[in-house]
Amino acid sequence: MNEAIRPGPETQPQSAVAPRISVVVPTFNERDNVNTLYRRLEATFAGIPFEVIFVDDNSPDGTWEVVRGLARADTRVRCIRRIGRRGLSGACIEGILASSAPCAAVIDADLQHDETQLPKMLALLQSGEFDLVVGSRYIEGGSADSFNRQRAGASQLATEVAKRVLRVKVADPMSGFFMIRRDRFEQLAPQLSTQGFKILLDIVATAHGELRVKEIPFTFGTRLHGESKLDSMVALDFLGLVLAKLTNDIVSLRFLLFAMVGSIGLVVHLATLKIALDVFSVPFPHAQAAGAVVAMTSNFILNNFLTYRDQRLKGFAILRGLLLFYLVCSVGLVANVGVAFSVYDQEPIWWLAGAAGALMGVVWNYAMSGLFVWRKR
Ligand SMILES: Nc1nc2c(ncn2[C@@H]2O[C@H](COP(=O)(O)OP(=O)(O)OP(=O)(O)O)[C@@H](O)[C@H]2O)c(=O)[nH]1
Ligand SMILES: [Mg+2]
Repeated sequence: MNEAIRPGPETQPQSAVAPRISVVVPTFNERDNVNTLYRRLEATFAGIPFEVIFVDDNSPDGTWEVVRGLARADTRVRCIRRIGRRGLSGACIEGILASSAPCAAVIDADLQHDETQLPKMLALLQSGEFDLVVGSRYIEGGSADSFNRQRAGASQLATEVAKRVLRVKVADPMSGFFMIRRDRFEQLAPQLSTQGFKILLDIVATAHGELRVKEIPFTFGTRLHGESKLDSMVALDFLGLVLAKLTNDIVSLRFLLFAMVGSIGLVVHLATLKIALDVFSVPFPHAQAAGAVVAMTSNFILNNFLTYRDQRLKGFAILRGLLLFYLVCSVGLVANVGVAFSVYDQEPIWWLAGAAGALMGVVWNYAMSGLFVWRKR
């Protein structure tokens, strides 16, 4: 037997006490923060049986290694290391589903949330009066002083949009600090989006007012170590979530982005065709073929960068993905032309036939790209 896995004297007896609260901590490059957070949680929950689950998306800084170190010394700590996936919402969902206490909290690793509020949040859930307790920056007593003006404005705008468009009654639906009864969470989990940054908004919007929510104020502090993971794509994620919830999940952000990239591809195709014809005097069939190849390539690059950024292909996988994408799109083109022909046969209206063919093509390309090119590993 390997020495490293043989039980040694340091092996500790299994804890007989079931946790009353599971704390889920999504992490990406938070190596320098996890020890401090763990110590603070331990101090906060003195006397309350708890477990803490770090969900790390294979951080390049090796956050998962630090968490493993903690887990070896304390069985209340666990590490979920996800490979080939990125995303805050998905990490939180996976963490809560892997937890075992009747209540689960989500808290950032960078110590911007006030962990000393957790026992109070737990007591509120245990009172049986509430299903969800939100740590709120936007009610009396709460604040987000660490925000600069630009970020404060963006956060407030998004909060207003969420409240009005999705009729969400929570003052701070964008908070990343909350605690929920796990039975309620498990009911909602199948409808939640794993893409994006706004898990609480998703939970509240998906529940359609069925959750009994309590908000408690807290002060959003400044990040202890490391860098923010917020980027301009967060706005896109947010819009995608609003749209998905508005349309009962019929329209997904991914599909919209895919279709948008497809439209850009059409412009690229026509521009290449024109340049090939006018500048290089290439015969039409060759120019048309060049347009198609350039458009497919640029669509692939944009989709890899934007539509599937959480599953972005890297290294050699890019080449393999590109070849598969060419194949998928070629079949999509045949499907497009086939449908357009048969519609035109029934009803000789050029734009109707053209649109039906294009729709068929984009749906085919989208479905097959998800299955074969950017498939979940
Ligand atoms: N597992 C996982 N965790 C993530 C991901 N993106 C962010 N996180 C974690 O989610 C928490 C919130 O991310 P932050 O970058 O701090 O976002 P923020 O608090 O809104 O932004 P700052 O105020 O700039 O820190 C942190 O604990 C991050 O490590 C991700 O893709 N996967
Ligand atoms: Mg943060």
